[in-house]
Amino acid sequence: MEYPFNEIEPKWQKYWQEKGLFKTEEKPDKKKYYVLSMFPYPSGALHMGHVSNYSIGDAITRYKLMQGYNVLQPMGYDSFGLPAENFAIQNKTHPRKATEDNIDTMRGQFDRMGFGLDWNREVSTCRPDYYRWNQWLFKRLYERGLVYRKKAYLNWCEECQTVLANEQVEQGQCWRCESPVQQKEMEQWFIRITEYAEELLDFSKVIDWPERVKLMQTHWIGRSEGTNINFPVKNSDQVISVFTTRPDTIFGCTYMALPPEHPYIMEWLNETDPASPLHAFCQKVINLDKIARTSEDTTKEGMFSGHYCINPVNGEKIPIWITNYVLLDYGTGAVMAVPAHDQRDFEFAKKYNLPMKIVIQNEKRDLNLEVMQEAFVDSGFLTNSAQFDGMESEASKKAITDWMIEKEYGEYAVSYRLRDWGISRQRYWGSPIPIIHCPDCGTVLVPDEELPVELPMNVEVGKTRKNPLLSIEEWVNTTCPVCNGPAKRETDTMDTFFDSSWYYARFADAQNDKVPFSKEKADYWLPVDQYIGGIEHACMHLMYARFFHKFMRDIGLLSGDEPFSRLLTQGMVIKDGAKMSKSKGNVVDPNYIIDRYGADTARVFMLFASPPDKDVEWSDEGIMGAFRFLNRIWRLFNNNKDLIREFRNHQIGEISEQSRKLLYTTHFTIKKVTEDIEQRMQFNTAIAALMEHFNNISAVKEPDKLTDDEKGAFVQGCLVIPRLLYPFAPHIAEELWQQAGFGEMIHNYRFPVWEPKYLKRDEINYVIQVQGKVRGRITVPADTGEDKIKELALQVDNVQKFIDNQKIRKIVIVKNKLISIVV
Ligand code: ANZ
Ligand code: ZN
Repeated sequence: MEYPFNEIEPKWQKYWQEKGLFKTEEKPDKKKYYVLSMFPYPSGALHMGHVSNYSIGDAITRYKLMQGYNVLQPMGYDSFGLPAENFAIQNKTHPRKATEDNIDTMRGQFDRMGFGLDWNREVSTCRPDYYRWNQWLFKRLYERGLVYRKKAYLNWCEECQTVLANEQVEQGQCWRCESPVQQKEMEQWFIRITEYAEELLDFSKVIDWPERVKLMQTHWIGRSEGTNINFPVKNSDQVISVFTTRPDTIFGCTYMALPPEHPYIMEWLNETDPASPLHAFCQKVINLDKIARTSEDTTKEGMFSGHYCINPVNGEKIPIWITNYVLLDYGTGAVMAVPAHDQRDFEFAKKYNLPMKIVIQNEKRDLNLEVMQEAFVDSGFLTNSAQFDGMESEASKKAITDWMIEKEYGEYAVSYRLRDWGISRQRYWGSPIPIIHCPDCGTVLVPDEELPVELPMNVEVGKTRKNPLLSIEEWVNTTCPVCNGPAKRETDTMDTFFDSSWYYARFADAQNDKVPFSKEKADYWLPVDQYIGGIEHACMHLMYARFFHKFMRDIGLLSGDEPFSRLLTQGMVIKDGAKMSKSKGNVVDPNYIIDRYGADTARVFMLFASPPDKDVEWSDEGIMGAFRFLNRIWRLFNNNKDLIREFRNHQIGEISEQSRKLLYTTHFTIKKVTEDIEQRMQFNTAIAALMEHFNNISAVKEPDKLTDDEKGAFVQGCLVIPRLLYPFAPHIAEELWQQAGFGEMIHNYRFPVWEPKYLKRDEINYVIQVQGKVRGRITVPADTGEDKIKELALQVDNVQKFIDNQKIRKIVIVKNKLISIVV
């Protein structure tokens, strides 16, 4: 007989809901624990990835609940953006309708899984009561100078008809649709995240984040210390500033390398014939994507600009070249080229026959331009460098920079690879930007009292490939809040990463309609104690959220420096060697599994299949295994129903050999499960320990025939199972607990605590080796002294035989395990 999961699961879900078990409020006297799993895009129904992710979050939630914390686990929907818009286009519906329908479906599935969510705090980013605060925060950023608009070359996806952030370009392709990304010049809104670059490098205030994620962010921010050096342009008052990490090579600079986008190049181009090859070359380079331009194996190309500049340290006249390998938006957007010591410059100089000069000599001092096959990029000793000759190159960096500062040729500088965050998207389904363009007053912010700027609903998406907002005249045309004259609304919408950058804080006070959230509530709940989500968010979402948190701190909205204390990056669900996804055609529908085996089985399978940060390999066998395990527990309880009820509160008096074994497995398992969850979040090994314990308990034959004290120990061993199982399979745990006759919900009895006294083993088994080979075994009382152990070991017949009257050189005892005899 199968256990009736389809009766007990809805029963407990309803009960938890009626009791408001997961409805939270601030309780200043109680310790809080905030568990958050990244909220989903409502792009359809839940998939197995969600089930896996949210099963982890719920296991932590229930575990902390049993420990008496005031636990918050909220849920919401990242409901603006391309997935919903594309879904609506395909299904010829409105994104709002599609989104709300999908949300209803998903909410129902969350409940069927039995996740302990506080639905009073549900947020959906596409609703005006949420994005109103996006707009409000945008205005605060603007007022602080952290928002600006500029014309820039941006990653453009023709397929999605929108701009992409650098983080959204993967190997030259759109992260969503995988079509090639182009460069397009557009006016864009930027957020000055670089203002916080330095603080974002500091991870000292997070408690537990994967090293990998910290490294990825550090690398993405890419801090570089160096020197800015000023090169005057010949016959002009222009000055080109370069950023270099190798000021020690300044005497070896033989040309200047600029990108075509550099403002001086733009200026000089205007003075030349538009039909000249220079124009064509610049256009060609501008259209290349940035990844290709910085890639080492792209062929270096360039043209002489016709202009020269002066190396400030020696007055040498050097040609200015336009190149494809320098980027406008790193450092100062200009490079002093030192071909002898930089490989890119070396290849370029070889190709165009530009001069080279060795200024760093190697240890043997035998570098020779005639025979050099590649740049010498290591450190060494300065040469051809005036008063710095002979100096060690590392040490000379400071000496040269200090000298240049004195001469006013340059200064110390830090560059970051991190770029400001372009948030403009030319799509309909996003948060409107609260800006009005007035012909007289320029850029004007929409007043706070007029927020939200609501997204118009009378739109047919998919009718044009262009941003549909452009064609809604009654929305675009408005009046200027300053002069009351006719003006136009901004039609770009916000990148959805803006929405998700602060949602974790909105959950602290999700229904507030005066401010994004009250400081008091935010300070009670934040930081998120455990955040769970995919590694793919390492550099985008997780960086933006850290930035927002620091910004919100700085404007006094909340306290604390980091949004997420602990981070768990969960693995993917894999089937037949590939990520489970619609496009691969290998999805298993969670509904099917819940219908057939129940939510507890799905949860136990997911958590048991692998550690939470590793991929889960889908297996029908595994699902069956989890199902069988729950069924066996069910039968154990049913077969011993009366016994359990009768002895559930029995105080064990005398401890027999049988009881001792039962108490040992019970307390050993409590300890193991607790430590696996607490120290390593290894739910898989915790469940494995529980299975082993189950086997030990069910190995007891005819429990009815035991003594009363033994029955007590047996029943304790049974009852610990639902309590330890509750974080993973809460429905069956509640049911068994109730059937055992306890009056209240299981979590009120708290997570069990082990007693060390039951973990002492009375007897210890030793293996005996002679000359490294196993020759015998003995069992001794646990309190036996070493001398006695040695004596007993030597008495074993087979051991005697192998010692064979030879002289014993030493006996080593490995405690509780091994006796090793050397002759
Ligand atoms: C002169 C030089 C000589 C350089 C030499 C290197 C070796 P990181 O460590 O990544 O910060 N650079 C500066 N701005 C650039 C830009 N916008 N586009 C492409 N390259 C740029 O690298 C700093 C080095 O990258 C700088 O130091 C500069 O080349 C180059 F023997 O300056 B170096
Ligand atoms: Zn105006």
